Amino acid sequence: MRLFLLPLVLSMLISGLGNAESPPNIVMIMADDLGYGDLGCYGSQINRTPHIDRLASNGLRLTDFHSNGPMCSPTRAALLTGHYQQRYGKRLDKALSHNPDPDNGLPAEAVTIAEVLKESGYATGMFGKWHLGNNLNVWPTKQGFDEFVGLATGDGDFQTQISREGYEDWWHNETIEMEEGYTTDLITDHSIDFIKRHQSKPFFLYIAHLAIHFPWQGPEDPPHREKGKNYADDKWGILPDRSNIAPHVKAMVESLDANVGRVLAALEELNLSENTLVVFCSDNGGYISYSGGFENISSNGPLRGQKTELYEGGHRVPAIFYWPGRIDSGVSDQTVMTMDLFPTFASLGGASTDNLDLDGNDLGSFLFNRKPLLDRQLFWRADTERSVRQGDWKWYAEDDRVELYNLADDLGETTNLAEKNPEIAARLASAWDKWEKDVNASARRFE
Ligand SMILES: [Ca+2]
Repeated sequence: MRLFLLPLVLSMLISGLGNAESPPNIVMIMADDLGYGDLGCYGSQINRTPHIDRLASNGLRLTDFHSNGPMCSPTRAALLTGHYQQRYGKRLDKALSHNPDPDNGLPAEAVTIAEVLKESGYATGMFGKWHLGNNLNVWPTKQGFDEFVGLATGDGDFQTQISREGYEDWWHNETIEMEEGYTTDLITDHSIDFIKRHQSKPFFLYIAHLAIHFPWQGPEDPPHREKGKNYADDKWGILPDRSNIAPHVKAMVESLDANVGRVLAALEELNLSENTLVVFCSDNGGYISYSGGFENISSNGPLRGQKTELYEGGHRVPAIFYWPGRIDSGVSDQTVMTMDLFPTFASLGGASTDNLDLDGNDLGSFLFNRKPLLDRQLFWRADTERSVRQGDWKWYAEDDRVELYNLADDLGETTNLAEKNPEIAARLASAWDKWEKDVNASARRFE
């Protein structure tokens, strides 16, 4: 009997394999310091962003998406690990310094989404800004990326790719290899080349743009940094009018937009769009002003605060999910955080995350079936600032100052309701304390 069944079972297996959808490509585009109001589709009247607007109108645009931190390194750590970045040490509360100490980065032991997808058979490439450690032991190539081209530190000249400290900071894998060109264009050139070379197998492409971080240089602005000089006190670029940075930022945003358009066009030309999830988001909110007289930089729309702060302007950011045929177009106010991307990507890639104890939630049933996400508490810590979000409530504290806002009525965080709602404030404060004990316990091994 068994002998007769065997061919049937085999043929079922083979036909099952033939029918199985191959795992999708994943293109993760992260903009740097792009504010909630910097794109046309989020209300900008200054910047023209037709390509990203098209991504939004044909995809799912989120109005309540949050970066895990209000600065670069924290959010990048959460994106790559699916955990609260605080689990990897207090230093990840803020942007990492460029100190090349191997302890000054995302620990090599961290399991990244690139490692997980690579294990699942994906080609993995990262092009752009790392900012998770300036040491080869904690490098993208040691964290699951087959290929890396870009900068290791937090900012480089867009025309010369010289770091703030005056070093050459443009790497091909583990070697300095300087190139001519504008950073946003170069990142895209390498990304498109990667797509072309890996079109026949699933790929995970992490495009980590430096735009629109300072130095504030559009494609037509002159080079500033030269090798061998230190720019710690002159890191913003050549800016004839510090009181009005917006024209430079506009040029940077529009170049970013054109380069997102180039990636979309490449996917379309290669017939990959229908098997590719594209995610676009920012790593933190925009700067409105910066000490030293820099004004009129970005826009965070109606939000209070800016980059580095835990008011909404510091971490509520643009986010778009695009996958023609799989994700219906629309706008959603579901509350999502950067760390949710890891489990979402892993699940699409057929990878198990059971033993990783992730903090993020798989967004699949929300993205593909529009099932609302479960009620949950989300936490932020940025040095001395602390906050919790649950439903419409946002609790915020710094030192002894405690604030409570109802974001449904008061998106701009203008009216502190803590005294009127002491029980809600106390509940969220206690949740924050419990969360901090938990993440600090995880972090101990890395400190
Ligand atoms: Ca940033």
